[in-house]
Amino acid sequence: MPQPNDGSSIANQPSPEAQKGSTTTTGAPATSDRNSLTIGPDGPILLHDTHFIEQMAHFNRERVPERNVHAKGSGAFGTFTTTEDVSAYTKAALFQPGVTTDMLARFSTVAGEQGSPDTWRDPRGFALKFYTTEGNYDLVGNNTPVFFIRDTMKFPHFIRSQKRRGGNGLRDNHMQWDFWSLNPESAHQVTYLMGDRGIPRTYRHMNGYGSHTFLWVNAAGEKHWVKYHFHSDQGVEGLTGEQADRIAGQDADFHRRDLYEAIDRGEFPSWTLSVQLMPYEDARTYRFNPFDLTKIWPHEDYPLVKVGTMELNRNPENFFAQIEQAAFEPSAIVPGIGFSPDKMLLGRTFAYSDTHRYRIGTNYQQLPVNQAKATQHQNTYTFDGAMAYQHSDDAPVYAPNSEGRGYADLTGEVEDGWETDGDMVRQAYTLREADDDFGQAGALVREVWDDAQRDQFVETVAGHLLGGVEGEVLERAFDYWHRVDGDTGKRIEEHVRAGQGGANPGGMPEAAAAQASDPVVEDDTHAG
Ligand code: HDE
Repeated sequence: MPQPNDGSSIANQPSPEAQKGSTTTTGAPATSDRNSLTIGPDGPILLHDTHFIEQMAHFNRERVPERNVHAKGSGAFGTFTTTEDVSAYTKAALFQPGVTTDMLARFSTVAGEQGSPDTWRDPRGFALKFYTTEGNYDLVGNNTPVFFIRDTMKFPHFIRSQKRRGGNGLRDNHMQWDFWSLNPESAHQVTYLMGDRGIPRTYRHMNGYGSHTFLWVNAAGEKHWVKYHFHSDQGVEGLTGEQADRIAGQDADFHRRDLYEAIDRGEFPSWTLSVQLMPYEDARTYRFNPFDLTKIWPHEDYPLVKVGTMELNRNPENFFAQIEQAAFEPSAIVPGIGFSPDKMLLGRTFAYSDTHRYRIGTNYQQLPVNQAKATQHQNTYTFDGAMAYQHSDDAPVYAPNSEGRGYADLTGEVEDGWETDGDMVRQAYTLREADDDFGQAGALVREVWDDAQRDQFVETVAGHLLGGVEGEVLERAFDYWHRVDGDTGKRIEEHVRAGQGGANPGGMPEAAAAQASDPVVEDDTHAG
């Protein structure tokens, strides 16, 4: 038998049994995954080598557009169990006492592309999909309880300022600080970001928040405003900029690897869900706008009420099919849960399903990972469209109809609404007595952090500002920090002016920049 001329000896040929393992996408046995069809071993490839054509054509189409934010992420499946009785506040099936619901979580960075390091300083996405008996409920939050802006209209500009310059395609601290200092409502979130929760040690050691204010409705139709807090049962631990940059140089997938391997070892990470509940009427008179996403509700005003436990205990079988194509959307809510007047939340109810239709396809919810797999009753009048797989046989495709196919016909007041009136305007929120941009950021610095955290914060901010921020933008940034807290603002300014002109070309991460100017001293602070 002639030696195959692809460099492998007969002895290396897979067994006849193994050779059956390869088929074409139409299910026929494939001829060869190693040699294209040619005239003689040295001749031209033939166009009717359909297996070759299929392999090449599909290879060119293996990627879907990455998420334009939160592109780098990791996920796992698990369960949520409601351990307490909160039925007085919500009738949502998944939050009834004793109910266990399958779920999917995806954690992510925000600004980095798909191949970027897990350990860059950035908020972390904390996206949850609960497969409830009443339909999927998606809670698409972050690891911070607040956000940078108050109006969705600013979001594209904000994200572009955190990504890459139009000219050189480089990330640029100057651009970031230009946006932040021109949008002072960002101060609370930026303070959080530059603090010791800015880089979680692992995805398992960070909290998650719904961030927005939502609405809970109980069986009697009574309403409460609600904020979600998922506290890590592993504790909260962070990395310093130096540790993070060192890890980034060694393993860009550090957090992904940690989550996957922990679950593989049977070390299932868990989080305790608690909520803050504001009586519906309180929102009218509360001292600041309770729907303002840049603010937290002080716990002394609305203490935490425990709800249950989320545990991640199953890794994806296939990353692309189940994590890359997972579609989280704030618009996926269930009875007993509603939105709130938070402009950011309302804007997101459009944006996510729109991005999924573009990124994955019209029928993205028919993919197994996105299907409402726990509902007993599905009767949607959306059908056809590219890659349609689910259908409703020959049932009427319109409603109402005389063939008994059910349809929705709610009329009158909706149970998850709120009163509102006024002229159509384009305007920022009305300011209440305690509404401001810097108060809660200053409280975080002065009342929550200790001296060591403040010292590290000053180092981090100064390092970031030394990364190419200059001129009027730098002066505005000093003013920004002085308005957050006079003492730390002063220390940041002194630190930067002393280091002005340091070796930190624009956009380098703060610690890498510091290292660029002096040799790395080997130490064992690697957080591995
Ligand atoms: Fe997102 N966000 N976002 N975001 N976001 C997306 O949807 C958007 C905001 C968050 O693991 C995108 O599927 C707008 C706040 C997470 O798949 C996009 C606004 C919070 C994820 C989008 C915001 C988030 C996303 C990009 C301004 C925390 C990853 C890809 C109102 C409360 C979900 C995608 C996953 C992803 C839009 C702001 C969290 C573009 C318009 C605030 C965790 O649709």
